[in-house]
Amino acid sequence: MERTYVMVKPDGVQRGLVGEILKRFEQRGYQLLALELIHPTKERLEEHYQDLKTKAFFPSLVEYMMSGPVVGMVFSGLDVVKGGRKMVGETNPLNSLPGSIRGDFCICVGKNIIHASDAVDSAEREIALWFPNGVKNYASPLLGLLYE
Ligand code: YYY
Ligand code: MG
Repeated sequence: MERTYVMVKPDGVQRGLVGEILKRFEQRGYQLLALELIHPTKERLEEHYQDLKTKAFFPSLVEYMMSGPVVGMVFSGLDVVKGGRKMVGETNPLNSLPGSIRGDFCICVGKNIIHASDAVDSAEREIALWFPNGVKNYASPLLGLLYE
């Protein structure tokens, strides 16, 4: 089953939105495989956002991401990468429809409360980066109710 990496950013954690975000992914039917609150290092964030290293906003992005703990999660499910991105909304909250997480809970691109992997290969890279001890799969009776 496809997997994705979701991270509640420091502002999302401090605003008490972890439960709301987890609830949305759970109720959609995606399966929670891992969850951890961590204080990310600069090195790990630079690795996570390696594709954005040359962008002007990169230093402020890393600074923001180090402003408090983050909550990382791994979800699995059919097309969970694309489905998760749809639930999250667009990078700029202004372009995120109401009903999406960013469209419902934030205003500013530099404080957009949540990360979700944008492709299957980046998801696997991010899962390996944030959960270096590995993530176990487990059987759930719900799967029979969610999939044909
Ligand atoms: O995947 P997503 O988070 O939607 O956007 P990315 O293009 O990967 O950028 C990562 C992160 O960088 C974004 O969530 C906010 C920040 N950022 C920014 O502060 N200003 C921009 N113009 C673009 C992105
Ligand atoms: Mg991204």
